[in-house]
Amino acid sequence: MSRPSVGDGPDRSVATDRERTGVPSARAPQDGRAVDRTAHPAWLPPEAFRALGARRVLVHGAGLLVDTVFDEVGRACAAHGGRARRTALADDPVDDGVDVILALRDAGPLPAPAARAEATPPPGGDDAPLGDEGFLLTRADDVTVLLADAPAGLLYGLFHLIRLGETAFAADAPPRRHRPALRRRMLDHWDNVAVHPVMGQVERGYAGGSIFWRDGSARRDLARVRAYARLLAACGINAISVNNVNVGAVEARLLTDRLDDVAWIADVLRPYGVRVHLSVSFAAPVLLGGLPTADPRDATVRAWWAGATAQVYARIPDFGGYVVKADSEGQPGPFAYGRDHAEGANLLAGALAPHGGVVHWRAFVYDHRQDWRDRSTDRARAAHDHFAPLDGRFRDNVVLQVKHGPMDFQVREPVSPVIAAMPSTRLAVEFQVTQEYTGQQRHVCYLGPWWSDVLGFRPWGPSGPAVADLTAGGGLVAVSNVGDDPFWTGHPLAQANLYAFGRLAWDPRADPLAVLDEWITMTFPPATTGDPELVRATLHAVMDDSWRTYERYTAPLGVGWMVRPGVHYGPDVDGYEYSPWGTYHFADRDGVGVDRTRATGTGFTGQYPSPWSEVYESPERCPDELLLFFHHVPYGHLLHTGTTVVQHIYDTHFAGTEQARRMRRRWRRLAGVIDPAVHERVAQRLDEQVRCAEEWRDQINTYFFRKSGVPDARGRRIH
Ligand code: GCV
Repeated sequence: MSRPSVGDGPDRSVATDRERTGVPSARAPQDGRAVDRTAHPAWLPPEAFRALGARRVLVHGAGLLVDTVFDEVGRACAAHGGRARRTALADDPVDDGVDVILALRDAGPLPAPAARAEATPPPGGDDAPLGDEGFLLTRADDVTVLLADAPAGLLYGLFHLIRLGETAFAADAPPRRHRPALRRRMLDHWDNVAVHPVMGQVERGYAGGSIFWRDGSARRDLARVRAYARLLAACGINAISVNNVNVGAVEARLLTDRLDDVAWIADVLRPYGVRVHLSVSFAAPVLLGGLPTADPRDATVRAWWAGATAQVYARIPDFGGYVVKADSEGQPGPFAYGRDHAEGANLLAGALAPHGGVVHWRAFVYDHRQDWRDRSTDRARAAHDHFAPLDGRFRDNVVLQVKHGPMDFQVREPVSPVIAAMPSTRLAVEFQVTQEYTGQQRHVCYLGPWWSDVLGFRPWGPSGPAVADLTAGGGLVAVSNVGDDPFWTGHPLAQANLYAFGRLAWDPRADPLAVLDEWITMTFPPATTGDPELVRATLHAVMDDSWRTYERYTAPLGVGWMVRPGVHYGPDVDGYEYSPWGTYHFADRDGVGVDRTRATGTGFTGQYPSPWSEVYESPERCPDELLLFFHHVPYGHLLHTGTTVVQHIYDTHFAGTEQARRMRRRWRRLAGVIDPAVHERVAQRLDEQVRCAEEWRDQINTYFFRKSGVPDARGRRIH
């Protein structure tokens, strides 16, 4: 298999960062353009560039991101025998002998084929502006033309061409416009600067250490960060928060005296159109500024935030903004001063507004010191209870960041009711690419199908808007699954989750299995494997249904949790049952599940609009997969499938474990067909997946058999 292509090829850059961007760079990266040969190429192996790199390519335009495009094209052509040329001056169009033109429309007279493409009326009358990130692609007279209004559009267009491969050069194609559906497509790193005594360098990270930080300092290996930026741009991600939302004492200082570290990362990400954001502590005025209070109504507090923020922008002019976890799991927040979260968020938004920044304010606010004896308090209700009354009170540059489910990234949850309750607030939905509750990158669990379901969910029924529509003004955010592991994500197949997140954030309506197919083609280019069809078929067989497989052998019917407390890996049915975290299943000898109805339970179903409010309220209408999230039912309750709840538990746990075994058998057939290092790593993890699935099966089945006394109708072995 090919090794990383990152940074290969001649360095055509002659301008310094400052000359190209106007951004001062106190500790300008010395080696940011160096080659990183330590990391797997993921979805950008050199072979993926063959179709483009074998042609005569003209890049027309100027600017930092156009430099990046030209670097990419130059590398591809150097590797595959094509020719890369560039016109940066308005009066210098070159149009002889080209196969591909990538042009900025405002870079002066366009080469003739590009000018013709520009003049061709779009089919279907789509002449909406391309915007900052969109591009137009067409092919006529044997020339493929890609036009953009802004450099980022050219960059995204380039990676689109790479994905198309030979298809981009096969036949004439009318002009087609491509634009991202969501403006901000962001990753949150839960990376700590100082190693946390319990959580380590990366909280919930399953791929080694942080790629940004090591033992209290910023890392110096810029090539790795640059390679990361490149992968992100290639799947459409344009923003990153570089530190954990749980902000420790060291991390808080990234805002002030350690800002250079953040600026350094920003310098490396910038050429790929990725903007840096920072998680900050709400108590920063006290912790860093020495003020006696962080009260949002205090004028000295407001002045402190304004001053600190101005310093950030002086150092990083394209800084994206802040991410805040407040009044949650021990993080400080406005409640300490008797203020609500609109006041808290608006304080930071006010400081960011003059600079064009945004604050991502997390809605993950709940009581983590609950009394398990108290059946009236329901953690699922918390975000809606806190935030719905505040709708309309947030400043325009506040983005309320809502976890997609009401609890916490369980393998199955309903869509959070907050998303339908805030029509006058910018919303971002938060996914978790890192597999905290979905197998921790030891299990194959392709999450694209689930995210797709969430994005397509229509809170007001089939004729209303979908979640993706409701978040268009805010965007999509995900907790990153990347670390310094050579495969980036620990489990090589977990790369697909990162890729799919970016692609679905660009186009939430994309078919997640088509996205997976795209990832397979990019990551395992047919020419680099021994048997392309076997590779494709195997990866689909192993991955397509892997999220549902994981669901089958873990917590049943939406009830969630049942994991080992703290680590969140492996089964522990009662691990959280008598804990303060608000995470219960209430299994007894007669039944299981949480009664969240209005009639007899916590009333959570009432947080949904119609029709879901009624659908979830009714045990007869509630979708099977969420039954135990909303209802406490007897073990003999009949599902829509005609099976009882307890029999369903037995059946799915046997079936899920068998599927995990099948996945392992399928994978073994790829030995000798793909890169042995990838094969070996995945094979090891599949062994662990099978072991763990068996443990889940046996503990869950035994638990429910002992509680209910109901034998398995098929007489299989239960302990
Ligand atoms: C960063 C869950 C995780 C925590 C995480 C938290 C959050 O509780 O277990 O590790 O903290 O979510 O999203 O803030």
